[in-house]
Amino acid sequence: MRRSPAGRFLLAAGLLVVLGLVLWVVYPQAGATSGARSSAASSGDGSHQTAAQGEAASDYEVFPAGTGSEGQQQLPEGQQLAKYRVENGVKVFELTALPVKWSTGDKEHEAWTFNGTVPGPQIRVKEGDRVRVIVKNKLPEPTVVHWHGMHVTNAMDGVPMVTQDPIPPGGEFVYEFVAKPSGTHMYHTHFNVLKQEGKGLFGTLIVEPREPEPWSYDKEYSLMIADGELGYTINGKSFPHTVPIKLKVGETARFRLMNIGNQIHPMHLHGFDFKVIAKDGRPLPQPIEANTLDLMPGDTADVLVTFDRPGTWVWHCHVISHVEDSKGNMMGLIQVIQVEE
Ligand SMILES: [Cu+2]
Repeated sequence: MRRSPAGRFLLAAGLLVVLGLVLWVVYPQAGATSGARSSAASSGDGSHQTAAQGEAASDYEVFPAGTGSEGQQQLPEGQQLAKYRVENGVKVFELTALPVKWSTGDKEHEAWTFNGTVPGPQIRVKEGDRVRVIVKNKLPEPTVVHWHGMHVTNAMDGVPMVTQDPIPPGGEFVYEFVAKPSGTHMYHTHFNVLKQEGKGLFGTLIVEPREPEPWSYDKEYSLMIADGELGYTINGKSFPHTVPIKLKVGETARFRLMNIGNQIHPMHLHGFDFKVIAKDGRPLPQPIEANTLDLMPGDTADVLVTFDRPGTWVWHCHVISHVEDSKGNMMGLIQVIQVEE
């Protein structure tokens, strides 16, 4: 049966109206926003998940405090010793760069740590030891490790784009060196340093000398001073939450002071003079007596103090804004030493 031209036009127009209504009902959001369109287009073929992962570069796991460092021997000031195993005469350590929830005592932060603590566990070896450190990166961005004060071969020095490619998220790098020279050293990130160090990515590295030292002392402590995103901290804590050091009258203590921060910290001890016996791990030919020690960023110093009187003594940074908040409350870089009879 043949239709007239007018009938064919009406039929076509009617079909278009029906088709338009069907589209309107099925795809009410079509064309509303580009985001909705890409979501609708990718649902059902699995590509949506991929797109979500791509967009979620900042979405990474933050581990609970203490993760990775449980069970180690505790140092007196609350730090921990790094565990190692011996393989063919090599001391093998593992450090994992790890985001954790960390409390400086007054505030909870997201810290970036080695093995879950600020500072990372103390690497303690003997001069001449062959040391291997397997570094794994669980941060959301690349990192590297520099062995501050150590006489390593150039390829092990941990400088991104200069001595090695940065360790990508999920990657690892194996450092190996002979432990020398002896003394108080540090390890720390050398990538995006202001941010990564500011968030806690550092630790202490002590190389015990092969020959006995001319000093004698009863106790030994490491005090790692930092500033940055975590605030002003000694061993990862801010006063009044810095861990008190307890000594008996007559005892002599050796303190290994380290400034891993970005600012100068003149550390002043109340009530006593100390003997500076080493700078950057190296023994001084003649000890210096003082009660205030300017620690520049990157400095380490070893000092001896004999406590001949009881009391609750403070050792603090003398830049007042590092020890007092805007309301006049004491905070930050204050270490308490309790000396009892
Ligand atoms: Cu200071």
